[in-house]
Amino acid sequence: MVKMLNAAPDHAALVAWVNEWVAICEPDALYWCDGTNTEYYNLCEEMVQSGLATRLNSKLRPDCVLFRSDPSDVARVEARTYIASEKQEDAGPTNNWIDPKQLKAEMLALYKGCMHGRTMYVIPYSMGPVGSNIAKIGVEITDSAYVVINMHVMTRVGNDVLNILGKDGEFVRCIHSVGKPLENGAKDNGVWPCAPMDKKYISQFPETREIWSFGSGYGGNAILGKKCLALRIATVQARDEGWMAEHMLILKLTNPQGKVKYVTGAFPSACGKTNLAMLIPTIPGWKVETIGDDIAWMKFGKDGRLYAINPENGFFGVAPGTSMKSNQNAMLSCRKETIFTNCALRENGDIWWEGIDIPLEEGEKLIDWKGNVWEKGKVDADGKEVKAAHPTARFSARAKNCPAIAPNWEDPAGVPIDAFLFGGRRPSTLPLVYQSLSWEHGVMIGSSVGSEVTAAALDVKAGTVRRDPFAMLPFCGYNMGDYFQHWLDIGKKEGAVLPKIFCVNWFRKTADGRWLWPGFGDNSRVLKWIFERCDGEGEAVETPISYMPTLNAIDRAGIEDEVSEADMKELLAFDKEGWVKEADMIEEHYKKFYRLPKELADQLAALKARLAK
Ligand code: GTP
Ligand code: SPV
Ligand code: MN
Repeated sequence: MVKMLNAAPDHAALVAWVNEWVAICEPDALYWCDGTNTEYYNLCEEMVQSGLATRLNSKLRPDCVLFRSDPSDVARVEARTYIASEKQEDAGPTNNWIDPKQLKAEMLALYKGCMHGRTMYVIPYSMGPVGSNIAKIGVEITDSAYVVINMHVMTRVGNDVLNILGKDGEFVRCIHSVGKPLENGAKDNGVWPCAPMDKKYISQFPETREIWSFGSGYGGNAILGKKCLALRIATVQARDEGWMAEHMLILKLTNPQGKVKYVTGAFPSACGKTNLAMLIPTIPGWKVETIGDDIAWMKFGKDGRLYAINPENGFFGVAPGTSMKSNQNAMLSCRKETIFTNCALRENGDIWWEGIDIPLEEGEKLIDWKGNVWEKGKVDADGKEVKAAHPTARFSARAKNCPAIAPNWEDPAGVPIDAFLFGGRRPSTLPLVYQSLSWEHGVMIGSSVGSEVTAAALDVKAGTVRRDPFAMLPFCGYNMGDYFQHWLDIGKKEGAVLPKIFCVNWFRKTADGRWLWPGFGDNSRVLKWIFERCDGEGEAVETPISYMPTLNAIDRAGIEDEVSEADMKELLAFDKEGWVKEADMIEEHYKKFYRLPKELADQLAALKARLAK
């Protein structure tokens, strides 16, 4: 018999669903999460006591804990992520698909008895301000206390959500297990629990709006409100209900006269969303405030504009490279009440990572993310540099602790969006910024977002471009061709006052590998031009690819030495030869989509025709 640690809520369907999973997973105990600080601190303390977590120095990092995950469990696993729609063609060419009946049978066999020796936690949560008409409610069942505390930071957990649910409210059913039962009183002994790769599954069932996750305890694999619900399931709901769920940051941009615009940006994972959302402008009088750093949900308002909310409550940010210089607001957001994963630990009880820009003591020894002693310059048996922090080490920080958080970031009505940005890492061809000629042209730009990868990062040829349409390749819960169509349909909505669409590229390099653009705070110079363009100002020329800024349209005051006029010319050049190749690559990319909307084929043909003139 399962030990009931507290009382169940008064919601028959919810209780029945939880009881079904109790019978399958056979946990020792059942606990309903209330989202209180007490619950958070008790769970942290339990994990510190069991050796799974390390409490950081309370003066340097108050109320912070550090986790080291298993080396096999350090990132999202796209190869084990499934969209199990009833028909394979509805998952489309970019998603892994298994027949839902077969997948459920396979997974049920794994779930059977998987929580032996563990507590089952039930987490009622809201994505978005509790009660907002754009928000959605989910309930996650998990056997990981690490997941519970992360859900506390990343979503809104607890009794307020149960109050909104009432006795029969709708919720998205999310089940998660680390997949490591503890038999006969066994303990984790401080070792991160997870299952081997071939037993990991991150499954979405779009028709029934269910999420089944097994075998991983890490990030988007396990914190199910984020990519699984707020993107994969939400894209399906958004398609059916006429709204948008996007992998986008949201920022509030105020000019020196106090005029405000809201901008969202879709860049692939690790391509600069968190950095842009929190940037500190280097041009006088301009202000950037954060609404969200990863996900945007948008609905049309009565005025025909798209209103966006950030469905999240915190930031699951990439740690390496984050410093007071590169992203001061992120550094301050994770000064307290933060969960660190796979960062290095200093002797003084503080965290450390590559690029944090905090010097270590002479000869200082750290504990690296694998729990080994580490010293600057450490190499492995092959002479390769050993990193102290894992390259995708992350911090889970509360949005309310971000100094740049906009006062209205939780407005349940959302904020009206003026501009959409698309971008990725493109060392050549794509200029620093350009504006689409039309909505449909903008959809083509979004559909062909790409980012250059190195051989080290992925098993592809160095210098090739990985296409990541709308930065949604691993996050779209249905056929990508239909998703493109949804974007086109949004543009056809009667009375719609649509955002302007721009493409940005902070990652241009010279032939010898030097960054052409300083990026980070200086990206405010590009935001300024975008702001002006939204008001029908800002100088531009029409070229075969788009509207492009004239040489002096981007404010360079104060960085004339760093970015010479010649650099600026290169950054803003229309590279005809490069674009002819780019158009051919887009054509290749489009061949994958067996439901490619005709408008996009037409857009590509029009681009090619303009380039041929
Ligand atoms: P996810 O959380 O994975 O979705 O990533 P993200 O899109 O939020 O990316 P993030 O802001 O964490 O940045 C990832 C990496 O890009 C970091 O190493 C940054 O230092 C780097 N980066 C961000 N902005 C810039 C920029 O303007 N210029 C350059 N050169 N690098 C940047
Ligand atoms: C991403 O990969 O885009 C992330 C990290 O934001 S995770 O939540 O793990 O997906
Ligand atoms: Mn992301």
